[in-house]
Amino acid sequence: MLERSELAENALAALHDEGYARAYDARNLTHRGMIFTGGRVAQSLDGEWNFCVDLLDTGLRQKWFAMQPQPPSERSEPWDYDPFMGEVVPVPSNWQMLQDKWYFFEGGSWYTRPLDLEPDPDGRLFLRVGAASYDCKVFLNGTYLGNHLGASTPFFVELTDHVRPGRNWLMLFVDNRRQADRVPMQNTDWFNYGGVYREVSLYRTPRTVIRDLVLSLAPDSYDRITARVEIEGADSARLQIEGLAEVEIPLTDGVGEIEIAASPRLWSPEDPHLYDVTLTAGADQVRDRVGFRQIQRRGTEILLNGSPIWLRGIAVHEDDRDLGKVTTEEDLIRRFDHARDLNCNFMRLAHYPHHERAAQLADERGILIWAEIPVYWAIDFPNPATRADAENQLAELIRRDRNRASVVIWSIGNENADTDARLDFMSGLAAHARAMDPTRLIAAACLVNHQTLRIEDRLTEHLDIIGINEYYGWYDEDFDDLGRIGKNSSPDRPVVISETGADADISPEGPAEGLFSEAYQAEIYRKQTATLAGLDYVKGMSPWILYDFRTERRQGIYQRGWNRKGLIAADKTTRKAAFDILAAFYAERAKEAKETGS
Ligand code: GCB
Repeated sequence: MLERSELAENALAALHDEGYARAYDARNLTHRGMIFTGGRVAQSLDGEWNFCVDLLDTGLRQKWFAMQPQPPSERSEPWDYDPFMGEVVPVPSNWQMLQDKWYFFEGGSWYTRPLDLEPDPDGRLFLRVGAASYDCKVFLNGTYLGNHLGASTPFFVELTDHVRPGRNWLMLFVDNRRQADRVPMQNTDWFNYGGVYREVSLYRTPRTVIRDLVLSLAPDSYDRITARVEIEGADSARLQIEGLAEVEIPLTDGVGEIEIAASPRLWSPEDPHLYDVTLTAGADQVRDRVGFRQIQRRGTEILLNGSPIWLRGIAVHEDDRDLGKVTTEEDLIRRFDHARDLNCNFMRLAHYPHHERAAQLADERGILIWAEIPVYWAIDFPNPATRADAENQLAELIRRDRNRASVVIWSIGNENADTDARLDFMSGLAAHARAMDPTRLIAAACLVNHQTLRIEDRLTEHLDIIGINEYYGWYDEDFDDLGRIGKNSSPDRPVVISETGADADISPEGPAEGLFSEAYQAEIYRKQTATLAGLDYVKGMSPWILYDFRTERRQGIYQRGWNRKGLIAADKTTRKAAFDILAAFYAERAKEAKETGS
């Protein structure tokens, strides 16, 4: 049982040491380690990995990561786990979707695979994990390289100085335990999927490494482009924007920022034009496809390229009946097709960063995006470690997606009680987002005062867009209160109804009328759209939600582990009656926008 093994040093003492995990909590894998990956050739590490669930953290106590392959017949002691043979799972995947016995498993799991590498003295080697939920500790050849917190953003580990020629062993310890200091904390309304559920890749670079490339129109301008780069090991870089500009960017201490005189064809939902971009520094080169547009607010208006726009949206979770949180291209295309059928120009990617392909496809398809971090409900706002985690998740999201013209809103939280600690935490996040990216609007799903029936939230003054989640006719049974809130409130900036809706169980078990019926949901959509259309400071909506989604907290007879507010059932095919009502409302809005030129 490895208790006598040299691996676990003083292993018997370790059995009684509840501080065993401290050595593996460096939290050092953050946005600072990111490299720009656009256009790079990745070596995929997807496919079969050895796997073991580890409910008791035995692998950290016994140091499974330091074991060496050995044929079972030659072992001098009994092993409690064999990282090199045994159970195998596919990466990417969520373990809940692989075996019934893992469905409610919350804890640590070990992923192991070999890496066969040629020595390359002139190059550097980076591991990228697309997403692993929630704490991922990385070990190579028995050495701990660090850990990353956050379930939905990518992270990088430089392996250059840790690899050996020939066979290497990579191990990831992935822990999805819900904890009070996390982002989100224990209580959410979505399923706590675990595992390595986005792609894992290796990137080889020369010694020179392009870490970052940021392109946008300069603030308030249509004839100047700002380019900012971060590069290790070069004095200058060459930027080409096809058909538009070709410039040299001088670097000081690895950073270069220039303004280029250029009037790009503007990106918009009607004309989602993208430019091919290439950045070259020494032997390193990256590429991207970038659109240029302005998104601004003026009073209660949202302006896209200077013209008012009304956001015809839909909210969507990253959830699939069969795959869990694993996102496929086919799934994304179906999602955008459904949004098109709804006559949408906008989508809320709730409640955490979605797969990066979502915003890339939105760029191509001309759908505006609200992107979000999971500062959800009762976060541990006074805790500095929680704040550092939230800030890092925000920074990773922004660095990953800030060249996506489609992404117009960074949302920093959802339905958080208006305490002093929350105000401090979230106003800090808003400032952090603006400092990293002054070219987008900042939002959060804010609060309504249910006594005074007014939009009332101290956070709103730090935002560009006030998101409001309201469920009049569902959780709030007096529908007319919505109209009262509308009249009582006089926000000085645009409001987007970031959620509204009702559950509908359309299975044979579902009711024919009343709560949870398809007819009731449809009626809520009729009343909601009619009321909201009359509020002039409401500049868009993203009803809750496109598809039914899995959630532990819904166990009623019509829910059975699912939130059934989808306009489409969990099969992602069967539309409920409310789908056509929203589609008709948006068609009308789109027609009006065309007629008024907004
Ligand atoms: C909300 C939450 C969302 C829930 C939804 C619901 O306000 O933001 O995460 O899923 O309500 O269905 O209750």
